[in-house]
Amino acid sequence: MSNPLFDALFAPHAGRDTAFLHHADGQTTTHTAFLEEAARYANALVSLGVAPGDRVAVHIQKSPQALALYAGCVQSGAVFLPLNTAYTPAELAYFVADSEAALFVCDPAEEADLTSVATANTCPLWTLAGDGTGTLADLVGRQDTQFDTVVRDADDLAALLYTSGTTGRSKGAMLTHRNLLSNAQALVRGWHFTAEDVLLHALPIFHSHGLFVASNVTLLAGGAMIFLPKFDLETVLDHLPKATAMMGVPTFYTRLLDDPRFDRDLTGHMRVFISGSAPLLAETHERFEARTRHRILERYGMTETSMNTSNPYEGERRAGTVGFPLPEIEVKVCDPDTGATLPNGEIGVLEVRGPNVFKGYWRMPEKTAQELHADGFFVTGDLAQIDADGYVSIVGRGKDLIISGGFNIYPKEIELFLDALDGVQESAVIGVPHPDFGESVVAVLVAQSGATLDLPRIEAALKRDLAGFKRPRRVEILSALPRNSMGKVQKNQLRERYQRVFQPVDG
Ligand code: MLC
Ligand code: AMP
Repeated sequence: MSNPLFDALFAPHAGRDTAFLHHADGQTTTHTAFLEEAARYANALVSLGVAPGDRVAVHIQKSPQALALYAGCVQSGAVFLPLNTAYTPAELAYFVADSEAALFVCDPAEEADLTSVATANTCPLWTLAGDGTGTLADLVGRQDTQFDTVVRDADDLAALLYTSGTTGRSKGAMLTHRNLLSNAQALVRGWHFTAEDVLLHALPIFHSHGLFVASNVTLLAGGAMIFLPKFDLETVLDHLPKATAMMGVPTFYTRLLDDPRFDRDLTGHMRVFISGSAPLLAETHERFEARTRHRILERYGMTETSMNTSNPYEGERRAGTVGFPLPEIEVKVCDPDTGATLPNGEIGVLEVRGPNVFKGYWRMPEKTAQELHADGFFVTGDLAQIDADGYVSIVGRGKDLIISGGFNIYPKEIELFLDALDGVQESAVIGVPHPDFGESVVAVLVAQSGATLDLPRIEAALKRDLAGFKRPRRVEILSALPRNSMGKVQKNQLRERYQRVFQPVDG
């Protein structure tokens, strides 16, 4: 009788009066207080009729209460479904409907805009703000601090995380207790996390990185987090002296390096800096080491798999590589056409197998069968190479994907949106280098014959319906898209043409 994730991550901290969360304002939440809050959330969920296996969709600001809601879902057997705070009502409608959520929690400021989404799906809407207030918070405040943890099997779902798809329709990745726990265990061991660690946490908690890597690892190790609402350079610089470890996307590290205060004195006491979610340029790696004497530890993962590979904690952290497979995880590089395993040194599609690999896409058996093979290998869609020493490098993407500041953007989704607008004949959306976000989005439009494109109207439509991070930062108009003899749009040519649009002008 157990609940694998709750028993390992949360239950051991009951009664510990040690600090778990340090807040930006200097306040602290102890482990005991956090567990009591989690139990209150679990009681509140049950009182609202949320049953084990039900999906709880949350679209709320990062806060200690948001993390307690996650813990309460795990404890009560519900499936936590976090959603990017940037999503618009039009985007959210799809997730609530597709997941058949039993409860929808949003920020009070959005309640009016989201009521119709909730009503259309006969899903109760409750609110929780970043400052811990809201209708759900009021209900939680009246609950007991004890809760009988609901028994779950290792194969039961703990979370559903939506990831966009190359066809434009988002897929819900079903993550089980086993998936999340095995990964946290591998990372705690691999990265030497202990109860002495204080992790500087400036990531959002609606994605795998901030929730499952950063928070689960700290919880399993029994350490503490400096739990910041978002990445703000001044706040991060202020709190760094009290941290032992930091996790971030490459944009965090390039922003820190752009500030001269980020130097060896400020970072000398740190145990480790970890990077992932997007490629860390070898140049950033080298600048970081030259400035701080720390070598960033780069790892590689995905929503569907959590973390797959990592550079070693001890041993050479090789720039431009994502290191070795984590324990119990197998990786192979395969021919994209035949699926045959390729010898070391050759480039192909990376496939992954292990206890970390998700259970499949929510109610999409065909998509699941295409990407998750019967032998357990998941086709990542990333192009990789394994060198003679076993280091894995991600050398490109077999999937049409843009990663901007660590957020994934699928061009197809934006192209479908643009193509449906008045006067647009067709569109192509590409990612090009960006000094802050790594990559950013350019949309190329072709007008219908005789039509004149109204760019301000197009931009207003994008702003209304698409999350801000997905919005093209540049819209170009061409008379035709470049195509090959088969009629396929030559995105490479477009990338080449626009590759410097976000680069600072020299001299
Ligand atoms: C914000 N904006 C972005 C953006 N983030 N635009 C492009 N790309 C991004 N990543 C836009 C907003 O829409 C807004 O635009 C403007 O920037 C200001 O918003 P902000 O919220 O103040 O931005 P900022 O604080 O600068 O955010 C940048 C960031 C943030 C890098 C700190 O994006 C971030 O925390 N990224 C982390 C992503 C992450 O956790 N990824 C993990 C995925 S899991 P406008 O036009 O409205 O002004 C995964 C698996 C794995 O991939 O391996 O880990
Ligand atoms: P997501 O779907 O948001 O989980 O994003 C996963 C994708 O991010 C992977 O398929 C990779 O393309 C990319 N990614 C994650 N970590 C790294 C890394 N260290 N280097 C290069 N790409 C990465």
